[in-house]
Amino acid sequence: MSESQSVQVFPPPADFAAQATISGMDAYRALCAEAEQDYEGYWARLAREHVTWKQPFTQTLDESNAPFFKWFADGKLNVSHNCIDRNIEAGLGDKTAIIFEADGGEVTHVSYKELLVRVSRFANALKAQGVKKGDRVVIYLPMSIEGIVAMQACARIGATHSVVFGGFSAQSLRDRINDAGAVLLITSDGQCRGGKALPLKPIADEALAMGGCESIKKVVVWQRTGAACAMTEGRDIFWQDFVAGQADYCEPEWVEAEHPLFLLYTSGSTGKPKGVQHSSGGYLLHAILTMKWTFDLKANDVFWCTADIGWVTGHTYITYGPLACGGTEIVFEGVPTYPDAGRFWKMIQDHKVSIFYTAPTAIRSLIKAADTNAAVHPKSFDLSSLRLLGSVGEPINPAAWSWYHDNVGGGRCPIVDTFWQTETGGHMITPLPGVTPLVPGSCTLPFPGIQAAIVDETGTELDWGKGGILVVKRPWPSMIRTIWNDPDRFQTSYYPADFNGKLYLAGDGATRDAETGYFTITGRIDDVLNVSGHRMGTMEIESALVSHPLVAEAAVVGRPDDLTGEAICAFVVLKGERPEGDAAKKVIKELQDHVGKLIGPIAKPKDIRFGENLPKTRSGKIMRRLLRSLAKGEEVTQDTSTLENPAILAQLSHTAG
Ligand code: 7RM
Repeated sequence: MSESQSVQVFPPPADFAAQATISGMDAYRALCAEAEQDYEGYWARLAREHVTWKQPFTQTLDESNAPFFKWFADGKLNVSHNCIDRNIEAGLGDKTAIIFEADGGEVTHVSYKELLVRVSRFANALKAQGVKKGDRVVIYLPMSIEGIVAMQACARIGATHSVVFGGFSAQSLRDRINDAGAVLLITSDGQCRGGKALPLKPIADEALAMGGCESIKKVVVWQRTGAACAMTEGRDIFWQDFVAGQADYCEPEWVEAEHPLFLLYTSGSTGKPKGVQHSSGGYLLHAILTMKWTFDLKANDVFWCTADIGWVTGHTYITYGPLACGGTEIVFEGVPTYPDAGRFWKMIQDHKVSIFYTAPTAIRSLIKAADTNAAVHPKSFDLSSLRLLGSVGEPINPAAWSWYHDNVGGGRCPIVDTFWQTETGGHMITPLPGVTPLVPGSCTLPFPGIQAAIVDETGTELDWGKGGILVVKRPWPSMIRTIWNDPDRFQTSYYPADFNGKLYLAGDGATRDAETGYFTITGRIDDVLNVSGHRMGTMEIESALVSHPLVAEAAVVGRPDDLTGEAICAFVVLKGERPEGDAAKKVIKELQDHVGKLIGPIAKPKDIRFGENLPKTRSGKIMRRLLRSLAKGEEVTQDTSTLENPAILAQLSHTAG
């Protein structure tokens, strides 16, 4: 769609609105007004209606130690009890909770009753091992029923889990185990992706051998691929031996609402990933509310979120949200392109998926595949079961939005473009499907009760029609509580003194439409990149590059990429001579592999350029804006008069080799 064309608006389909849990703009406005008039009363009402408490709370929001806010602090609950037991008590014991589809296509159904047994056995095994409330457990598993069971079992006994994405390296795993001080690691022999078996346990062994993981007492190994794997006597135990003889029921550990349910490491603007700490009560409340309101989840829905449990989207919209609402969900082990790029559409058809939630990157790659092969085009499948589509992780470009809407949703299904972050726990700005007229590329309006706004550098709220810094004006129940081991960093990152410590800083820029007040996210305003919806710090990648013996200095920036949203572009100064031709190609490959090894394959720079120097200001600061122009292939229009050696611009303007 070109800029000159008028913006297309898609009102909620009448039949959708007629059955929606939140139906129509009046209902939405009434909720917003309720929150506006009595903020605490609003959240307290919802927390009483949607969460099952062992001990009811009497306090709602405690701001006495701001910005370390507490919600429902004197209430007690158990998240796993909310996700499993209460559904069984409501008569859903035989309902399918999880439909698991393996990489190779095998399908397994797990009912709520069966889930209770599996979670209980694993929880009892953890307890028998001495794992107790507040202990940290690191989970390094592929997409699996076992991954969800392990997370739920931790929640059941009050252990705080920290899931590490299976694509992360030994070094990344080691750093997370070390920072969390975890007592137990749960991993698998390997993982199945795209018809291949990849190793996992050897990477875990490498991490544990690095030193700094001495807190780990036990390693539980789930056998997924059947690959032979070395077991360390006294430390390592296979999953089936770990749970052998354990009772089928585990009494939940009733924890305070503020008890840390999980840590999840995410990238920030400095080199070290931050352990985002989430609560039990407030987090669960928002997981439930967004399932019911954003996804309009009903008893007969089949919900599919394609994220990995290693990311926050998998936590909230696979492990917790759908189960806490008694839903039926798909859990998929594989990749969207195996055995071919029709896999998602085939699975939607086979399992009669009604709500589908995925990332723009996946959509864009499947558009490309469908364009050249009709057999993998969504039109070659029966997708009539779908009633709602969702998008998450990065801005969705209007062309991808329209294709998704027309070809996957058959023009019938609303698309909820959900803006949120690891730190926010759940959706912050999103359409509600029976309420909000959609504009492709806009995440539209705040979720009821979320006080999102756009401010300037001084923290002054801007008029609609202007662009600025995205903030949240009041604390909300599912927000990050702190950064594990680093409360100062929590305060300076999210409640900076620039805004008197009063506004939550999301780290994104945004604009609001002058007429509708709709939000459009314009991207990160810090040194965080978003590649295929994965968050990465430029400093993390720079540190990895300079740790290579050949590298003297490195600067990393993002540049727009049609497929992955952003691509990583690295400007590197080597200790020796600037290489050219084949020599340069060799070093590029070596540096890419080095970063892949240190952080994980997702962090490999797509583009590496060599210079004898980097463009710097007089005070020695790297001129990143200039590098961004170079990365994009733009002509440099910035003032370069302060540059010592303008010739390096020519060197850095193209990939070496
Ligand atoms: C859920 C998740 C968070 C960052 C965030 C944004 C970007 C996420 C959208 C989006 C535009 C969206 N957590 N982002 N969703 N940008 N529209 N709907 O992605 O912590 O990994 O990343 O992702 O920049 O700050 S995350």
